[in-house]
Amino acid sequence: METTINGTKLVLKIGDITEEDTQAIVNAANSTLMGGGGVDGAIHSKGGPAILEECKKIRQTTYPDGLPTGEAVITTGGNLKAEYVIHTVGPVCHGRFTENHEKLLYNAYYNSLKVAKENGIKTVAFPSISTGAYRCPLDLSARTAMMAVIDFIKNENYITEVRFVLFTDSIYYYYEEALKEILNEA
Ligand code: AR6
Repeated sequence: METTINGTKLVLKIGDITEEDTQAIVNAANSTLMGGGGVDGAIHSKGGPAILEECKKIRQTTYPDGLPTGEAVITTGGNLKAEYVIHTVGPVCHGRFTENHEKLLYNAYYNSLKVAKENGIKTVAFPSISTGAYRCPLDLSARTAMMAVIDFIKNENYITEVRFVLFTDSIYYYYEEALKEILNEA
């Protein structure tokens, strides 16, 4: 599915985010920035050690206690097609979705796009943050993701394409439903 909002292309697709050719891809990291499973593991393994090296530097300088949930930082994309990786940390939900989870997840998407803009990046791909190991419910997470991205696109006329790269048909379905619902409400 594809639509254009305020001049920015918003694309939903099924795929593996490590294969994307956007200028930046977003990593669903944890606050240590030292890697892990899921998208994080796939990005570090395909992108190579240069990514971890830069993450270590960020931990030694800006974020010695770890990257707070909802914030975002940028590193090289190493061997990936994408030039950059933007690392963000979504909330840990354990199947629940409180107002605080919603706010933190919203911030993770919004701040990732802010970091992209600050670095002159115009095309960004997102995975479905927090809906794997962190177990946030897909329906509400998809809606929050869409709200954050659409708010950013409306507020800041800079990014030309935001792409959601969703790992399975069923995850895609939730994002498509959320986007359709929001477009109908507008
Ligand atoms: N491309 C696109 N989506 C993917 C890929 C991929 N290559 N691999 C997995 N997904 P998760 P989280 C989907 O667990 O919930 C890590 O260990 C997956 O199907 O990667 O934010 C970190 O280090 C799911 O829909 O991220 C953290 O400790 C989505 O990506 C923790 O997991 C997110 O699943 C973060 O948990």
